Amino acid sequence: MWRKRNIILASVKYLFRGMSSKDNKRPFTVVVEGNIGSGKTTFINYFKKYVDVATFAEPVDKWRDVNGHNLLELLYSDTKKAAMTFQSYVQLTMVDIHKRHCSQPIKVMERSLYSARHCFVENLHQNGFLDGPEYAVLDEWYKWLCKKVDVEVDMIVYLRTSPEVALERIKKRGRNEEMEVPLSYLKQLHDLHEKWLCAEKNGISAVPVIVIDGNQILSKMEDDIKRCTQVIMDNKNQSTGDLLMHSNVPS
Ligand code: TTP
Ligand code: MG
Repeated sequence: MWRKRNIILASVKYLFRGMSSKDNKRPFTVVVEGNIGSGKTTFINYFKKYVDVATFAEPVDKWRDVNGHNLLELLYSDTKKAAMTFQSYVQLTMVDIHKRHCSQPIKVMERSLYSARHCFVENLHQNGFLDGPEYAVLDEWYKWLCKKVDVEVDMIVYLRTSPEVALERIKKRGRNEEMEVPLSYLKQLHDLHEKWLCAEKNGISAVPVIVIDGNQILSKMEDDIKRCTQVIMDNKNQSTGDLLMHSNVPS
């Protein structure tokens, strides 16, 4: 029952190009995705106790201080002006984390180059904050990076959270820059995460997606996290192809 309700290991998700081949020199790489306020950082922190796991939380602090400039604040105060600058920097800092060396066999990172592109850049463009040329340049950069740099991932954990719950958590944690984030924005981002992770078939390669009910309170989510950890540990030495054969998560 638990398996059906709270966690789904999607059988095959065709997501984006350039993520299929396994490079043995790279750690087994798990990216944690989900809306703003879905609990990604909390989820990542859980893995800190494992010696085999290197954790990388998102570099929000870097975005808030680029040579004294708070890009996150600029993004929310003048979105049209700051969108291109912000997303360029997000792309750079994400690639930096994808490429960051670690001695552990497993790497768990918050977000990825992929969600920045498929959710945030897409949304900013759809709302007219990134014009045609800006969107095209970001996309060219994205495609070049996917092709030329090893930014492949082996598994995605998706904290599927309702926009209402996400908003509640954003208000509670109180990051200054995000205090005016409207529910409509979170709904748009939610839909793009759903499209990207649960519906879209737009590429040639497959990455397994573990879906966790992010609406749960943390104490309830811990059971799911433990099982998810087991799946990651069990599969780090298998090929992605083997992993895709599972239709659900072993209890
Ligand atoms: P998130 O990347 O969703 O991180 P979070 O720490 O809010 O999530 P969680 O609570 O699950 O740990 O968003 C961080 C901020 O950066 C948020 O205000 C949205 C913004 N952002 C963009 O505007 N564009 C991007 O490409 C990314 C990745 C984030
Ligand atoms: Mg976070």
